[in-house]
Amino acid sequence: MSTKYIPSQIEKKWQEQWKKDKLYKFPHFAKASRGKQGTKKKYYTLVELPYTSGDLHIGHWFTFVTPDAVSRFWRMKGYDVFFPHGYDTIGLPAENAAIKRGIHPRDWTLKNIATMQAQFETMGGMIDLEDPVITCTDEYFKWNQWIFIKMFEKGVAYRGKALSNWCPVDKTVLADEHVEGGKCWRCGSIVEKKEVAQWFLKITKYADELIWPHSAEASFVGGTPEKLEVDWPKPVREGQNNWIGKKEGINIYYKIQGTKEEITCFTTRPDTNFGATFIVIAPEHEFVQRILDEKLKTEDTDLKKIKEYVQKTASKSELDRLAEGRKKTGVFTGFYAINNLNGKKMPVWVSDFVLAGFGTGAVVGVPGHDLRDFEFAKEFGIDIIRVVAGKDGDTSPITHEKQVQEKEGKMINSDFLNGLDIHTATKKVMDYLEKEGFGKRIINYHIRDWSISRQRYWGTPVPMIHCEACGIVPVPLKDLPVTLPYEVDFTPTGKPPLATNEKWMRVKCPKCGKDAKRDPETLDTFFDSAWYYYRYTSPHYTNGPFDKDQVKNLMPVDVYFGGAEHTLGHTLYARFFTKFFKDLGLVTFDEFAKKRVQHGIVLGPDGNKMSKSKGNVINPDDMVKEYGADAVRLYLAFMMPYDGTAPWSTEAIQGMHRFLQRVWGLQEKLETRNSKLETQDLVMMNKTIKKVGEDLEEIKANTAIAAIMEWLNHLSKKDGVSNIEYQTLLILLAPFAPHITEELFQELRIKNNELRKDKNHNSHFIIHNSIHSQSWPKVDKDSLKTSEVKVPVQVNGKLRGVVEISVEASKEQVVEKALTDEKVKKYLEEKKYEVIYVPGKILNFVIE
Ligand code: ANZ
Ligand code: ZN
Repeated sequence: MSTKYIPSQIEKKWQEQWKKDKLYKFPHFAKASRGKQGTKKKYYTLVELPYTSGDLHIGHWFTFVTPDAVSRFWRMKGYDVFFPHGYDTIGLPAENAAIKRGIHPRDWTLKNIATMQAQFETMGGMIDLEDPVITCTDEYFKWNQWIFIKMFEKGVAYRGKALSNWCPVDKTVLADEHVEGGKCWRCGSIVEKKEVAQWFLKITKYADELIWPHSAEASFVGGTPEKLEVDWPKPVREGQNNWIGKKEGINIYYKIQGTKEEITCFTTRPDTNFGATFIVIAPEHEFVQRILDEKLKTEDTDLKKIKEYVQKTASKSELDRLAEGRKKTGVFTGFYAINNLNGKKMPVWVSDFVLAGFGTGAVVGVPGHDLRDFEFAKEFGIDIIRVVAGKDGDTSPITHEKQVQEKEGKMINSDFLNGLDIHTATKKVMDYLEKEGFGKRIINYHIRDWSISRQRYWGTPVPMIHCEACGIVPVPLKDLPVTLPYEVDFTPTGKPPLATNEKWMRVKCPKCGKDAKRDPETLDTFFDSAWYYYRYTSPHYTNGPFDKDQVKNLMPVDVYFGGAEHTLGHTLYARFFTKFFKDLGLVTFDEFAKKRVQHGIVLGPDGNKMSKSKGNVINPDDMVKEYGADAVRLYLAFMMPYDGTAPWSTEAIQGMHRFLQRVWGLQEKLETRNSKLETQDLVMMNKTIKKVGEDLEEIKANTAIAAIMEWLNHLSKKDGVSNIEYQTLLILLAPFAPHITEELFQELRIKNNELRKDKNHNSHFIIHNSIHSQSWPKVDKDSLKTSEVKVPVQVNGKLRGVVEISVEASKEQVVEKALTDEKVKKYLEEKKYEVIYVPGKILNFVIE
């Protein structure tokens, strides 16, 4: 044994050995049928595939080390762990490199992948780096296109129009990222909004299915993966549900006095309609347009003011416009609408808090019972009528506070609705409005169809052909993939780059055989990432996007690690693709991932976000060189909870390195003969096994490591460390620090004569004898019981009982146990008391 811990002497050595021995290769190509007796259980770990930006940064390390530890843990628990790898390759930087430096996006991307692969190797992870799925290969393009055509056939992909960013000089659509401060990134001209034809995916078809049920409450509190149904973080479920924004209500038609016009308002609260005192329409509403076109006008219409208001709104974001509590602005149109229920005249206003894209772009204002309407009415001196009484029968005028608090109640001031609760009233008034032809029930959604095509080069070509005679015709499946031509002109001309390769564009119509044109657009990168984890299960499958049987064996994903920024984009798209695949009969489940875990961010040492311009970037390669991969891994897993955000600390990683040196040094204390363990040693060991196991089940690597450290402190104080303690410590540490633990474990085996030093490692040998193939140690519950103590329970200083409880028990646990004792309970009944607990010694209830 070398006496000093030098990471560089062992890390590369073991990485090569593991690779040679295929230690972590998942046996999935063997198509083992799972779940049957005698076969192992699977565990699919998925980490969001990294974008091929060029280098691994410390954030990549952070996001991968905990999943790696968790995967190793389940492997040691007897699972076949599937932990595949891939690269997300389509994006702006690749195309920018092409434009700026003349490097082809594909060359740029492949070069980056080579660098990143080599960097990933130094992590010593069990992730399978050997054959990553790369989304810019012809193979991947082919199945992207296949899926797109299937979507087209089912009406899920369609050509439509959407209001888009439009550069009037370059004559092209711009992605949001291409608009800088309202201007075009290429030419600097002011970007306009224009209706442009493009490809869409009808995610709205699945809106209802994508809504998370309320019952999907976090169900996971540890336990084995099989027990878990679905467990996604509440902010993700709620965020997605709000984004889908399903609203059941009614469209009510209001006649405009003195005209033949009608304005339709969408409301979810028609029960309150006797309290309606005004109408508000969005600045983009067609009624406003007709006023601006001078087709509609009254004496009170102030054309100039309206025009100004409409112009001002154009630059405001949706979120700004909707913000509650913001000072309300607006302008009166000069027109009045008539309330169908009571003939009341209601002024029609224009205001930006009403959005053009939701409902009908027009709202009936009920200031008594809607906060924004209330703020608006206050601002412009409009009547506020109360039509729902408070819980306690309160009918006094509405205030801002009541507005917020009162959600239920009985109808007042509402004619035939009086006395009904709001829900009954809602149904009754809807029936009435529909019967009289004043309205129609409707369900509205906030979510819009997904604009999927980009007028860029670097992506999967849209597999469609435009024929003058036949219209849009899909490329026949046998002709897939439509590959990207290498030669295109990237110089911005306004045309999509693909359109500049005329040879590529020219094609025969598959239907009529006449000359036709290819589609020059490419698919958004989020199309690729919506289904890559299916491809992972069978990366070179040629009969479809993935092998159904493999998906059946391996999916759903057991845990999906990724960023919180993907709540409304990527993870929603991935769920949508899963629903679509289910319709195609390709999968049988509803959700692709049982559990979603979101990671936090490692900040620079100065507490700021790492960025080259701030000079606070920590380069993982440097850290590995200086401290070794194990210390970097351990530090990142330990520095904060997985979803935390904290700055990098050089001192702390040095501390980690010292910790590993102490583990290394423990060899010297190893006893040659196995002596019996003292009770407290047994307790410490089993307590640590229990804690590390439970924490890893719940993906709390940081507290698991803290427990190992505590145990090491205990062991370091002893004169001799037994074989079983030493070996167990190494096994518990192995998921976090795979190299040092392997080295020390093999040394231990040499010492114990299990392995002769001169014997060559052959692969069969190492696969079974690697520390990473050992079983996770079992907790000896009996030894933990011996840590139970008898604690006297007093009430006001008098002994009333005794509880037997673990020394580790918290105050709450001891109190809970004491209260199960009838004798103790008798003295406390209906009394207020304070609790004093001296851990392991005495519990005293002091009655106040
Ligand atoms: C009358 C009413 C009375 C409303 C009442 C609410 C409470 P929520 O509230 O989230 O369920 N609305 C409709 N179209 C809108 C648009 N284009 N822009 C902004 N707001 C709009 O969403 C439904 C409510 O949002 C609708 O019901 C409407 O206000 C408003 F006591 O109508 B309500
Ligand atoms: Zn044709």
